[in-house]
Amino acid sequence: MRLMFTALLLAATPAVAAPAVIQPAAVAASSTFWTYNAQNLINGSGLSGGLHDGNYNNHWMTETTGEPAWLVFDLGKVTRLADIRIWTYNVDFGMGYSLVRGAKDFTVSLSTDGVTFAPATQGTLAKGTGLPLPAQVYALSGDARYVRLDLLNNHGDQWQWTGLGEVRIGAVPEAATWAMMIMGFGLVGTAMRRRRQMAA
Ligand SMILES: [Ca+2]
Repeated sequence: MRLMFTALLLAATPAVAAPAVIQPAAVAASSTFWTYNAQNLINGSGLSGGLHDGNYNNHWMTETTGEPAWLVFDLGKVTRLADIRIWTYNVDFGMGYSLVRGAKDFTVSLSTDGVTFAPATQGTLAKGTGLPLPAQVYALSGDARYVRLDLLNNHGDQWQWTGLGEVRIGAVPEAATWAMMIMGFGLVGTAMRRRRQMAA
């Protein structure tokens, strides 16, 4: 009987657990231009089969103030992070001139309470192409509820607009789920043993 439980546990435990994809519950932005609102970063707009389109209705963009651009994503609860997936600004109004509004250098910082943020990683986003575009993925680690993106510059737009297409967070699958399942198997085993003892 114990062997059977072991076999069940082995079958139920994935050998390599892929990160779970988290859609942020809310987002705040340093500024927003016209209909290019920050909701367009978390609502799946423009996403199909993991690729983001080039429709301006599906993007977020700052005002042209030139102020430092930032975004704070709220995951809804403290989550064990694996990565951040960023689909960059992908709107091409012709001649490729608007693609330079895509964010370029960025930093990521993390917080559990939304007040104190600690630096996590940094990177440089490649410019969009206007064609359906995959996410650019950067590894993260640690626990956080709030993920802050500071966008340091763009690809050289003369009006200083800075944009992105969509953002997701990869999370480490919750060990608690497996722990509960293991505990469940244990309880079944105990109950069966007790029943056997009573029958004997
Ligand atoms: Ca979008």
